[in-house]
Amino acid sequence: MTGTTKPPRVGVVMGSRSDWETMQHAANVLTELGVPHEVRVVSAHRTPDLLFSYAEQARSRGVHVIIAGAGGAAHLPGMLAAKTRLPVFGVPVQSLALNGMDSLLSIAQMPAGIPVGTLAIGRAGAVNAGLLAVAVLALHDPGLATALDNWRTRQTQAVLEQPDPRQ
Ligand code: RP5
Repeated sequence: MTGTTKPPRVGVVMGSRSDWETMQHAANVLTELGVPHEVRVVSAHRTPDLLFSYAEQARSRGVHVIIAGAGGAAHLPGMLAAKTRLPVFGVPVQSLALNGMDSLLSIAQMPAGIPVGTLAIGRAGAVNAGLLAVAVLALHDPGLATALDNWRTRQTQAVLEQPDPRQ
């Protein structure tokens, strides 16, 4: 599935369909800012061969950034990072058993040499992973840089225009 018909520049992947509730927020940011992207379920544990082929082929297919969300024993972002030099941003999905602390630590505690940019647990992390992916692409895309600047300006304005939280 792609956000547009253009070749995807960002891959949004997750360990399970159950992660979509969280990861949709990353995809929504990319859609809002007009970034072509794809969305896939790729499980480190249930579909390890697919994980390897996805990571090995992503760069040659034109993907620039991978956003990977997983919960619990969240090995997906780290294993993707092990198999590609594309930047990988990891989103810890809030697990039922441990509230996402397991996901966060699984993703953040990478050994030196294989980096994963780890975001916050849950929706905030997914939104920010989308924004970080846009920021990376915007380094070489002036139109996208302007779109991101405008997005941030609108966010600031929205806060300033509604200073009273009761309204
Ligand atoms: C992880 O296990 C997934 O990323 C998901 O967050 C978690 C639970 O998966 P399901 O049992 O809901 O499919 O691999």
